[in-house]
Amino acid sequence: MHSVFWLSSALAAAACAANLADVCTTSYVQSVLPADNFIQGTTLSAGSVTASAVTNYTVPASSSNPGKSGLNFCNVTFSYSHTGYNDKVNLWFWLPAPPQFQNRYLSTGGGGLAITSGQNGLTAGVVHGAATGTTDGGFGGFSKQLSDVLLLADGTLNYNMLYSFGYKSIHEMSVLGKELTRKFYNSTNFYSYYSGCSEGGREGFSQVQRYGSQFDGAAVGAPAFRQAFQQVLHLFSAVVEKTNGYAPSPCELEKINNDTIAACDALDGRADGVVSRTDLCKLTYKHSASIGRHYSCPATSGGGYPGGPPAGLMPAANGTVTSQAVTVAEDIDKGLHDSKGRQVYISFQPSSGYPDAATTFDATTGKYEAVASGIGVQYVNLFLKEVNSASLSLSNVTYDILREWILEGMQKFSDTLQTTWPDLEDFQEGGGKIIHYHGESDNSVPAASSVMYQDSVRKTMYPELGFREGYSKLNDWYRLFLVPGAGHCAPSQQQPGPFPQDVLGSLISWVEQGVNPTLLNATVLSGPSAGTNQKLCAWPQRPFWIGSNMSCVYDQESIDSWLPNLNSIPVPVY
Ligand SMILES: *[C@@H]1O[C@H](CO)[C@@H](O)[C@H](O)[C@H]1NC(C)=O
Ligand SMILES: *[C@@H]1O[C@H](CO)[C@@H](O)[C@H](O)[C@H]1NC(C)=O
Ligand SMILES: *[C@@H]1O[C@H](CO)[C@@H](O)[C@H](O)[C@H]1NC(C)=O
Ligand SMILES: *[C@@H]1O[C@H](CO)[C@@H](O)[C@H](O)[C@H]1NC(C)=O
Ligand SMILES: *[C@@H]1O[C@H](CO)[C@@H](O)[C@H](O)[C@H]1NC(C)=O
Ligand SMILES: *[C@@H]1O[C@H](CO)[C@@H](O)[C@H](O)[C@H]1NC(C)=O
Ligand SMILES: *[C@@H]1O[C@H](CO)[C@@H](O)[C@H](O)[C@H]1NC(C)=O
Ligand SMILES: *[C@@H]1O[C@H](CO)[C@@H](O)[C@H](O)[C@H]1NC(C)=O
Ligand SMILES: [Ca+2]
Repeated sequence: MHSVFWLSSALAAAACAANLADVCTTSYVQSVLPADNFIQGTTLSAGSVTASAVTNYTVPASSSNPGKSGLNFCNVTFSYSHTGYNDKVNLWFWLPAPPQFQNRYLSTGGGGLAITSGQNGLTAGVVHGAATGTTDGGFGGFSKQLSDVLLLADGTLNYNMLYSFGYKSIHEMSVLGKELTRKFYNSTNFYSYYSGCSEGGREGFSQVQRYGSQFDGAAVGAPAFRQAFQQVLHLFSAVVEKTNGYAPSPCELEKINNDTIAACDALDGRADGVVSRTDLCKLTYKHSASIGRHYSCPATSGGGYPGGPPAGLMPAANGTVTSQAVTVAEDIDKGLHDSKGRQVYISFQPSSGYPDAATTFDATTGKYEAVASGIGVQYVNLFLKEVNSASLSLSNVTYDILREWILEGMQKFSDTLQTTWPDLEDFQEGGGKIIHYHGESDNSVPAASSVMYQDSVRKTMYPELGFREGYSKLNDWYRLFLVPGAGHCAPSQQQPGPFPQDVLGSLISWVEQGVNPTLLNATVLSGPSAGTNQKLCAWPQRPFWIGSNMSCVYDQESIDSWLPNLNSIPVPVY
């Protein structure tokens, strides 16, 4: 946590007076490196230090960054190693010029199987005057991923790299980054934060769950945690198609989703092209409304998958929606159930679309085919089977096999990738704050995944309180915001909804000025309402419009629809 404000004004003036050219030299950075064994067993390489001044830099505004120009900072890299491991971990920091340093440190994370977002991640902090860091995890450089190093030469799992990815490297970067910041600015008077989305969100929770005093606040988006379930979920849609013996064209599923958005848009009280209440949609809408409706799509590039036919054109599609396609959509929405009818996992909210169900087109047979692709395949091959293969046959993969893979992953990765430890008492007692956000129409990590986790924290930390009272306590320091219409860590193409462009800024106001983000600030970034400010409701409250007025309402039936009983899993799922 941040230290007492002992800094004298004279010293503050001295630190501020230093200009970038004075501190942004290799020798100065070498002189302020954390000491060897600052983390036990680590040696920092002074010889590896690079430092170069960057001036008048512009971070463009984006959906997840408010942007800023005129930034001056020191661009620093160096490496360290662990005694006995013969390894090298690279760290990369952007250290604001002393006059632009606003007494903040920020750790950032990655996405997919990358532990770093590189320079793009570092922009998150400098716009808020934060010394900002990222790590390569020891994978061999900032363009390498865990998948490049996960298997050892003997074909077994490299547990050292797995733990590095799981939580260890972000922790070490944070400890070393805070010490570097202290020495670089000669200041202990700063706050420390974490910010990341997707895998970066998982990394954020990996820290908050283990190191209660490491950060004053964490801005965490769509965390790809509960990985034993999350990665297998990516294979579920294709297995639904296999099981049903029907592989729809992407166009046919897109039509079903378009109809869903059109029908459910106004259930939230406002017809704006955005399904802000996917729960009401789930409770009332039936995809069968689409049967017989016409769809058509022009030919596009696409198709192809590792080990399959080469990527090529998707032919133009033209037809009417079949009942088989509707059954596929319904089965995907319902979530994975085992052969005994018990629920194994949740699914994406209606209106999210069906990218995991994307079929490929086989020009020789003239048919669409269900295929396993993407990170789900990487996960089963590399992490479970420990083989280096880019393809996975679905021919014998049933719902029960998906369940077995999930149980195997729960056990194998309980202390690395699962990242759902529900007790955050140390973090809360230290005064830490969390803003957790998730696109309600996310089709990569389901929004309900975040709802489930926050509810597990509520139940674990406030077991004696009722549902509403527990959330009321939780909302004092940990808030979850579902973002209407938004996709995975970004606004969606399909629904012109709001997005919280500056979650870190809202978190900073909460931590440093005590401004609880009762409603999270967001902005509509596309469509006819572009530029409009729109507030987001904190879970478990849900938005509802009367005319142009939004209120945050409490609706138990809607809430319950987000929290199914995973009665196929014989141990607790957080
Ligand atoms: C800084 O960059 C802006 C463009 O982003 C430019 O207009 C301005 O002249 C630059 N200022 C200096 C001092 O170089
Ligand atoms: C910062 O340094 C890295 C590595 O030395 C370099 O790749 C990157 O382009 C630099 N960034 C800027 C903004 O100068
Ligand atoms: C750092 O701060 C301490 C405490 O105020 C002071 O004694 C010391 O001279 C400062 N060091 C530098 C290099 O400015
Ligand atoms: C779905 O809606 C989008 C507009 O949001 C449109 O571009 C697309 O063609 C529609 N797809 C189908 C299959 O109707
Ligand atoms: C799609 O099929 C319908 C009915 O067969 C036909 O009238 C229409 O012209 C076709 N559209 C395209 C774009 O091929
Ligand atoms: C699927 O199962 C059958 C029967 O057990 C077996 O012959 C076949 O090799 C399996 N296919 C794959 C891809 O594992
Ligand atoms: C909300 O965001 C807008 C930009 O979208 C910004 O102008 C405004 O100051 C923010 N309001 C608060 C209270 O942070
Ligand atoms: C919206 O709220 C304002 C202020 O509470 C009220 O004056 C107005 O009548 C409301 N509009 C609608 C359409 O309910
Ligand atoms: Ca709406």
